[in-house]
Amino acid sequence: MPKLDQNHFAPLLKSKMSPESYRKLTDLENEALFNFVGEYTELCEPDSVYMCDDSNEDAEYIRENSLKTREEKPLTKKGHTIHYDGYNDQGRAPGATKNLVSKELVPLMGALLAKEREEGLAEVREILKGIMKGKEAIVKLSCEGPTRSPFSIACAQITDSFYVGHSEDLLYRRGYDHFRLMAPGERFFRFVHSAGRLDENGNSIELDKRRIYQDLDDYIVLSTNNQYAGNSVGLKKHSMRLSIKLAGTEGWLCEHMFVMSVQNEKKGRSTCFCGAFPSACGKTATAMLPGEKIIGDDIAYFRNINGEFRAVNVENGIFGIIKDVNAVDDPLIFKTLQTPGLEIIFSNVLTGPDNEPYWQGMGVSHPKKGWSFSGDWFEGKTDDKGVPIPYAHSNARYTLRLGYLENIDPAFDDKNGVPVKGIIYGGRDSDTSVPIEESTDWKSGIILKACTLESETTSAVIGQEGVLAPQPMANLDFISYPIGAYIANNIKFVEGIEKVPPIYAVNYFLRDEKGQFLTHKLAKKVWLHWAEQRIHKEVGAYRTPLGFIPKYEDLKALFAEIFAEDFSEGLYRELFKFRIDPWIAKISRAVRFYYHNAPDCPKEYFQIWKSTVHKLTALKERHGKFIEPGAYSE
Ligand code: OXD
Ligand code: MN
Repeated sequence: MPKLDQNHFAPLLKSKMSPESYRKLTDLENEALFNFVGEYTELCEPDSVYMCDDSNEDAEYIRENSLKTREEKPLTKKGHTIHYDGYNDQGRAPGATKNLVSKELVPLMGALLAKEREEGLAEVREILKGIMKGKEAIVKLSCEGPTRSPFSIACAQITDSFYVGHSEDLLYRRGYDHFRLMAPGERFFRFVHSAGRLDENGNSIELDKRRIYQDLDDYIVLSTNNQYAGNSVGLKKHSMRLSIKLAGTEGWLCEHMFVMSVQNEKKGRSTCFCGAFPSACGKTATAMLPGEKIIGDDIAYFRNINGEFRAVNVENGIFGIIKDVNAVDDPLIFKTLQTPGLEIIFSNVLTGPDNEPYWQGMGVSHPKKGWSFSGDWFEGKTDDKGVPIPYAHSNARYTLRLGYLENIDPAFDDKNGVPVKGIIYGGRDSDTSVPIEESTDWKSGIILKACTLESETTSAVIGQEGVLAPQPMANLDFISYPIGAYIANNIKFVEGIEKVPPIYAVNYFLRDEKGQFLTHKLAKKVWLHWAEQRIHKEVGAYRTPLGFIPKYEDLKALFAEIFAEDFSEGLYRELFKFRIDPWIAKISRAVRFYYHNAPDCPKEYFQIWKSTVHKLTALKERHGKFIEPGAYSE
């Protein structure tokens, strides 16, 4: 403390902080943290700075202030609040998001939204000057992954938004005590956020000055003039970009993946899977499958711990899309969202005259007027181009603690994480990939399944929806160093792992020629249980040009056991036939994508893709357009 008292930021911080807040900051004896708070207090000029510790009193202070500042409003049910982001701030903003890297690295970043570091920092620091005038800033410390674990990453957030502070309290583990125990000089991630000038509804006005700049040399993110949590909550997507870079440097992985465990009650087994799916491809629905257990729904860290492939959920809560969440399709989340007394933030849904939230696909009729992300809403409201404005945004969200869920896995908080037995990459296409296919080995899984993953753009990202775009590892928006090196690190990660998990590619969206889905929504449970049985070496498989698929008898038995359903052989054949032309087209799209967007992508990967295309072309001569299950051998 005496040392910090002599720090040149001490007089400024004493003038802006209550003695209690100043004591909480100096008690940590962390000079880097003190300097961080000092530097951005000086630059952003908040009227006052509130330092949070891990107490419930401080959590309550943030929650109450998010109501006082009207960033959130109470809903009818106790603990439930509603927050609105601005009309043009309803998703991640790639146009305003940049990875700040050295001049030499910029040309290697290809599609990765890069900007020269010095230039980017100067630009965003100019915007940050005085941006918090008239507001209080809060300093909140959190920990990603379980605290005091081999996975932990300490994080410090400064923000002038109580909604951001509140969201972080629900989504991450509190980290003040973690900081207290940190070794001197131990690294932590830093996030600065300001919503900037606000209109009468409390929304950021200066969207032209919206910036989300990741300084990847210094592990700090500066985010201005925005509120949507994917842009504002430092620990969510910003931190993911910093972790991906750090992991690449240190030889572990940060992936855009859920962590869940498949329960085999008959055998008394719990088997952990991690899965990456681009938005709207079934990620949360897989992580939340009825009868299975959830560990996390969005971001995982992987480490080799004593030769074992182990994972943690980085987060402690869910920031989930609230569309098509209803009593039939998502009964567990639906029930949780209806429970009074739980602390839940709804965002960008309709608030009805009954002060209850209504969202798209809720399964109940919605009021004909209310308050929405577009302000006062009434049936028939249109935008300035005459296009009807929906009552709730299709990227509306709920924010809650994972601990509220009945299906949380007890291993959720294990300091050494959970042992991962299978990896899943999930895409969305109507006519290409079979419902589940196991890769022949890790490297081919990464290059042929993970790198070729693609999906249509959705409302989670501002811009045109429905465009087919490549999505390497469902992580394109977050990869923060050249893509070729990132792929190589994924391949390398399993060196030294004793039992390398198999990689599965899944696709829940095959359709028939009338456009109808070939299977019902819960069929994914069967695909996962098949993978579980494969991992435990209880079922065989047919070889395909790209891996292994289930045999009919094994799926028939699973459909009967899980759903008491008769799964017909005809449907099996339709689902699992290998579609040669679409696969050739898919790999060719990937080749084009990497050629144009990943300047450092090694030649070896192109050779693998090209030789696969040759192999498939030759197979077409022999088999015609499709290869029937069981008809292929190497
Ligand atoms: C998310 C996203 O919100 O990926 O998880 O956009
Ligand atoms: Mn995500």
